[in-house]
Amino acid sequence: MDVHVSIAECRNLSDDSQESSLASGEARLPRVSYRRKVTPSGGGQAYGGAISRGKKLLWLMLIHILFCGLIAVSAVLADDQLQWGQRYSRNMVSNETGLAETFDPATSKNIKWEVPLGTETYSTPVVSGDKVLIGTNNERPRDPRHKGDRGVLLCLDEKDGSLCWQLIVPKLVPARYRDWPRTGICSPATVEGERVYVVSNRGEVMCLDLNGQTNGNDGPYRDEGRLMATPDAEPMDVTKTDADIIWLFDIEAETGVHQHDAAHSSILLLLEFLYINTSNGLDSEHKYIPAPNAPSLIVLDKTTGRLVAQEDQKISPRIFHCTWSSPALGQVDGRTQVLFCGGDGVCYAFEALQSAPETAIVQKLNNVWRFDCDPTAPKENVHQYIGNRRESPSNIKSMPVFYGNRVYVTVGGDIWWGKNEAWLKCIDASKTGDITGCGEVWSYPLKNHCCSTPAIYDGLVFVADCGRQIHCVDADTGRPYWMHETKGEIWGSTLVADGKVYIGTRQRDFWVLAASRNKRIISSIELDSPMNSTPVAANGVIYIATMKKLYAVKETSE
Ligand SMILES: [Ca+2]
Ligand SMILES: [Ca+2]
Repeated sequence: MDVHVSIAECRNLSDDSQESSLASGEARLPRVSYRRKVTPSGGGQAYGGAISRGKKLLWLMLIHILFCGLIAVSAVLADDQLQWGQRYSRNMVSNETGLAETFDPATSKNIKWEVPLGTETYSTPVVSGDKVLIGTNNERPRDPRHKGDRGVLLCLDEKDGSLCWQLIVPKLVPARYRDWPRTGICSPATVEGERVYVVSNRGEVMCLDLNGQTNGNDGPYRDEGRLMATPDAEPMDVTKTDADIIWLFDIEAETGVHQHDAAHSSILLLLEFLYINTSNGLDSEHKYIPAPNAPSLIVLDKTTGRLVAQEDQKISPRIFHCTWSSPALGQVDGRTQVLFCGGDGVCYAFEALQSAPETAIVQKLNNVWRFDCDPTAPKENVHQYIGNRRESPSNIKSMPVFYGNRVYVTVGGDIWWGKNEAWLKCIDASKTGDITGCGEVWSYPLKNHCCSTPAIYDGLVFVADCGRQIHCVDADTGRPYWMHETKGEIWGSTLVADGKVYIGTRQRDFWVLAASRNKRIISSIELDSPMNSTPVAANGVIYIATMKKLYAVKETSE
């Protein structure tokens, strides 16, 4: 593939005097190339054809008002943490204050409560009101009826960590390389009101009732007893501590995706829509992509679970390993972009859906821009580079973060199969088309590999890598301020809250550093087991999930 991109292909909207702004009140749609009619993926009549220009403008304004309104609300009500990272932007920051500077599992100092999880936990906790949700495995069963390997989503009481209910999902069998043993449910939940959206270990998108079975078994889905039993067993009784599934969408069955290793997706929710990366990936021999035509990003109706749209960028044949990066949302010049990083190392911006489709046809997502994060890497026969630690395509496992008309993303060689090279990239999100040649604001080298999502705070970017390092760089220029070497490889992300940076490693060391230009270590703590998740702040508490335990950490006066 020719990676040369002419500057002419990258049109900067902000420089285009023809563009009008919604904020200016002009009753005219911006003359933007992606503001065209939405085209059904199956061809045929354009869906958008029936929608008048006035209606489109109304929807655009509604999205704009909702977006700004929700950002404002989330800034004021910083109590809950309803998804992984900040709502929409995915920035790993929190407005919580008065958070503990240290804690000690050995003495229980500043530990409000701790509860055992399974033995492997890759999911980051999510907090909604009096409930904490976290995915894990079933190696320490809370219900003796369920023995053996399962995916588990725990819903715990935030007061003391006691169990409210749990979702139990048997493994995909026989499918070791599609649902890896004992990895449990890896996907963090996303909560809105009384509804919990999560992707199970079997790649089922589920809408759950936050109140579980205590208020009855809500439908249309009422087959929980069948779902939690293994295929060869009789359906089980549904108890008060079992999850209540409202609807279920099987990604593999409905879209032909071939899930690899594990489903890992943090659902992005905007208006009526759930944006979901599909975990499409390699075959069990790591030689090819069995589902080259399956989508990498899908959109479901949050009320019904119906598939309404999907990307059509032919990403899947170029996936180097898998599709584990979850989408984010940004708004540039009043236009809402869904930001998605493919398993091909390319960051894509799609036009956010404006209204519920009126037909059953699955729509194509309109592409706004694409940015190849590693343009000089091999683009043909990419799987011949599997296992090559010197030369390989890159992929993206973290989430893109939107901040000030820019997208910050980490990218590089695959941890297991790719080259030892990685970067933090800053991309200008105000352009359109293929912006590979002109969209990069700056690039900062990381060590070995990276699966951490950046945290941007006060003009600084904090990010960790698999080379055991935590970095602080300037958000405008990419200039480094400091680097801190930890004891272990880092898979989770930095949380910035209350002027501090919190992060744990896979060697059980946990760090609290000052979120400032000058490096200052506030505390270091030894954990019970490795940490692969991201710390979370909500309601004055920091939630820290290691592989085996969940700690609720709260400052207590001695
Ligand atoms: Ca219920
Ligand atoms: Ca139900």
